[in-house]
Amino acid sequence: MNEGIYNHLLRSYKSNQKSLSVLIDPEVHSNKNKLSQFLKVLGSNQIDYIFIGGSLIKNPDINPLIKFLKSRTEIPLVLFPGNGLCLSESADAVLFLSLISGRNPELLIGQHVPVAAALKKSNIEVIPTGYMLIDGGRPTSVSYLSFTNPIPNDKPEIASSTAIAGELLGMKLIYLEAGSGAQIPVPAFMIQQVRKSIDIPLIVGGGINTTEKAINALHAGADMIVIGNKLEQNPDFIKDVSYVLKKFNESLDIH
Ligand code: 1GP
Repeated sequence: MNEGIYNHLLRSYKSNQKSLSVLIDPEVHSNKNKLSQFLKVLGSNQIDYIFIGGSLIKNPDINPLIKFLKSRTEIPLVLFPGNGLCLSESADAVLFLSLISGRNPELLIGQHVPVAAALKKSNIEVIPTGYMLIDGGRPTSVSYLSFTNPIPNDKPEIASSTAIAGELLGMKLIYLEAGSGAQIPVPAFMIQQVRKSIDIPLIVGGGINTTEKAINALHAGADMIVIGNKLEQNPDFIKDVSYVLKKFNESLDIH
């Protein structure tokens, strides 16, 4: 993708084209044969990006995984690091996450400093991303491990003010995260309010495990949805959700 991932995302956002990303957790997808099968299923559907990340990383060297993925798929690979240690220059881009819903300095700037010089020197595309945890109905790995409280999911004005602050600080993406396996995905009214408050692409993830939830998030204004858990249980779900995206992008009424 010559124009770069962010420019592509920006263009898609401006032309109201939605994107779909699949989250691969290196710990869950550690079996190469299963991963190959999974990639085959992904390959026969319209997937825009593969995000790679997870909360618990037993092996911080993700280079072999990235190389393996590169050898088997053309889908752009975007690092979604649970911590600063998990970086690989072989990926296409990295979401340089700042956890702006929280007040933990380590995740706002601390973990960024040790990797900054290496990232700047590398060829990897770095995309500054305002990452916002939204209460998904139960404590999640991210809120526990990050020592931060999520934004209450009935407080859209806090979410939109946080997103605006992120945009004004120079972040290029806002990511609303209900947490992997969330019982309640980010509510539509919150997505709507954030969407109309900012002029940068909006990613929504966490607990999107039915096509209805995917449609709700897209209708509310998500420019990209990210799906992890559900595909670990049922890889074929990708067919349904990628069909939903296709219909959205063809501007067909799918109700
Ligand atoms: C990515 O954490 C999400 O933002 C993924 O959530 O695993 O619930 O799809 P799920």
